[in-house]
Amino acid sequence: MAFDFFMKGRAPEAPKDRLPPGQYLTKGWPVLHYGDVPRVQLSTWTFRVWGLVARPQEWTYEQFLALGHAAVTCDIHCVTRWSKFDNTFEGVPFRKVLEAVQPLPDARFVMVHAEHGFTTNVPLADLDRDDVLFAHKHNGAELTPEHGWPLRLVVPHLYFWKSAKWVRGLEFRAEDAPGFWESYGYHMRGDPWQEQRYWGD
Ligand SMILES: Nc1nc2c(c(=O)[nH]1)N[C@H]1C(S)=C(S)[C@@H](COP(=O)(O)O)O[C@H]1N2
Ligand SMILES: [Mo]
Repeated sequence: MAFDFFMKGRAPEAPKDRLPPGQYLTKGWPVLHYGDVPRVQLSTWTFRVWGLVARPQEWTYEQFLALGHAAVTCDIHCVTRWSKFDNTFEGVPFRKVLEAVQPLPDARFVMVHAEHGFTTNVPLADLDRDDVLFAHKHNGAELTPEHGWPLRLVVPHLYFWKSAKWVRGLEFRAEDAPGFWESYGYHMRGDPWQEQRYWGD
């Protein structure tokens, strides 16, 4: 009886339908990446798109942000098992970039390129969604450099390593190939609900 009352009096910390298997909820926002935080100069920053697209591009930061604006509220799930609920990211919808570059019919995968040579591979179908965006804001404030300023990818429905910080370009491809973490054994797709953490999951 007492236990029952105790349980009912508590807001459920992490409802099962919101927390993927093997994850725990965190309130803070851990910083996680390989290597150093890059010192980015906006004056020389460009965003390049190449490979299987009808219209390859090279944008300045100003031109890139002018492609569009949207806000997406989502939960994020790191493969190291922390999840963070209720993040509002703001920036350029991925689909605005798709409209501008016009992928060719053979394009089925994207290699995302970031500062210091970081890469991550994502199926195009996982990027061609309303909730995928290139963010420069989180919960109303500019991203800090540690979290990816001036621009990071946000792919809410995949493990967070696919959400490359400090993105600088996209390469559209016919074949899949492992990016940085993927070449160390992380999953080629990385769906947290299917626990696609490593090769063979
Ligand atoms: N450029 C770059 N982006 C990256 C990484 C990285 O090593 N380099 N790590 C990824 C991993 S493993 C995670 S969990 C998230 C962490 O983002 P955060 O530091 O904002 O929480 O960034 C992802 N993006
Ligand atoms: Mo991660």
